[in-house]
Amino acid sequence: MSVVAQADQVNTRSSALLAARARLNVVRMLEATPAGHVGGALSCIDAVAVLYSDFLNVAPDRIDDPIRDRFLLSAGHKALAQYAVLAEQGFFDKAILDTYGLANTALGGHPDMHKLPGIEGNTGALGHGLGLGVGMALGLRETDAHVYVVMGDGELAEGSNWEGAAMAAHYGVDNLTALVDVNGMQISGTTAEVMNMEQIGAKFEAFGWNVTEIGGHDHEVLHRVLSEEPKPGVPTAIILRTIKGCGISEIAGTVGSHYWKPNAEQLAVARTEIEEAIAVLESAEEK
Ligand SMILES: Cc1ncc(C[n+]2csc(CCOP(=O)(O)OP(=O)(O)O)c2C)c(N)n1
Ligand SMILES: [Mg+2]
Repeated sequence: MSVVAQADQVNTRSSALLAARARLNVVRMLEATPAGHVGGALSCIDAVAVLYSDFLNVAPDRIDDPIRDRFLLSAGHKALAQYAVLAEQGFFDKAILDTYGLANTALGGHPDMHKLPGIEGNTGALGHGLGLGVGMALGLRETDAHVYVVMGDGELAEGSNWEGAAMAAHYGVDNLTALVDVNGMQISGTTAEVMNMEQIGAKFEAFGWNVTEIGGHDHEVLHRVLSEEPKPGVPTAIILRTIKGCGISEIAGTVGSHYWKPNAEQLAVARTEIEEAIAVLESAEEK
């Protein structure tokens, strides 16, 4: 396992701006229905933004291309992150964000591939995305397509993950990358209290994966690690050390961010905070 401490000089402004705008989309969805799995969405949203911005070989006009890369949100309750990024990348009309949580919406609490373009699997029952991803990667192994699976650290308590981990290594599936969002918390407490799965990197390594551990909000490091060629015949795991609720000060680092029900004032404060972050990034982008 390698721990990346320092990033190369890469231009990561665009993905940082995408992530910031996606965070604002999360607030916009909460303005439609002020309740959702916000904390876990905001801990993985930087990685999701980097993937869609610079790595996933998929686009709104090619969502059915058989050789597209696949993105699976195994921890499906983090759906706000994927909705927010897909909207920003043009997979669906942003006006749909305003239907979040309403009757018959395409944006429910968990992603639905039959309702929303760009969703590759119906997830939300934890522990299934990795097995699904292994199967997809096996099917695509003679092509250039790569499969990315975003998982949660609490999710790792499901035994099915480890069947997937074993199978990926056994079959030498190297077109598969699992990104584990390790925010140290799950639904009802810290992962240390509820079900301690540490050392997570060492566990994947013991299953035969190539593991790198990084800060999950650092766009430069995310770019660098995702740019690395996979080891031939070995699946890749990227352990993301993250902060639950990152980007909204009031809830950052709290267990309560898991399912946040903000009032109008809290939402307004969050909107202002994120708009300020976007303004800073936009002015840096202009220079
Ligand atoms: C099979 C299954 N069991 C329980 C749940 C309920 N549940 C929803 S989110 C969650 C916690 C997941 O924790 P983690 O993977 O760390 O994600 P985070 O909360 O950090 O986003 C649980 C237990 C579920 N969705 N699926
Ligand atoms: Mg977690």
